Amino acid sequence: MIHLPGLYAIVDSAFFPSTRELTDFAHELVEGGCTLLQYRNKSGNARVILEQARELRRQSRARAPAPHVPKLIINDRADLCLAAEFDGVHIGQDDLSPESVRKIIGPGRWLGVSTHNPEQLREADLTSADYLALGPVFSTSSKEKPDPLVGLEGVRRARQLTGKPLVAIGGITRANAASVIEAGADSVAVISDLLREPRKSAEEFFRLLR
Ligand code: TZP
Ligand code: MG
Repeated sequence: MIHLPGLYAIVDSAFFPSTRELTDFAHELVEGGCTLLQYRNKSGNARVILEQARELRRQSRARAPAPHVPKLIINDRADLCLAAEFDGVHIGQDDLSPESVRKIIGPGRWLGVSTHNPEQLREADLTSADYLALGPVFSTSSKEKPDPLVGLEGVRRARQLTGKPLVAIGGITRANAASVIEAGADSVAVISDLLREPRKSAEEFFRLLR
């Protein structure tokens, strides 16, 4: 079984006007202690996404000392995971099935699956996914057309339904992260509450989650 860090930082291209700003942000997260980053791009075409993902991969290797090179997960795209030499893929309910993605990425890379209710969680639990995500826990403005909120009660319920590592997502901040972990999540995935001061914010998350 894989081990997830308490903070799973998401680097969403929507918040960065240039690749340089995106990779600088990722570097600050790594300096703040992040070992696992997801690259999320919901607007670019495949060519643009691959270019940015490759640059993120290149910079993360060049700028972090070897033991601190972060694991990079790409959202949605198994093909681009291979092409950009990422460490895993995160898929949702409308992407390729977990088993189709597993065929593409092989046994060694990480596969995460997003779920939004107990039925989806139970189903994903039966797949070869390495970890499951559940959300949105709280209200979020970072996702278009979010599913209904699951709340802390949803996290507690999910904890009882799976033995796989569980990532909670949606509206999670330094103010509520401890309650989410207490409810049974192994890790919190965060976009907004890292944006303003990535290094300081990541450090504070890790302090809180220790
Ligand atoms: N999936 C469910 S909520 C969400 C995603 C991608 C967005 C999380 O962003 P934030 O800003 O941490 O609420
Ligand atoms: Mg997806």
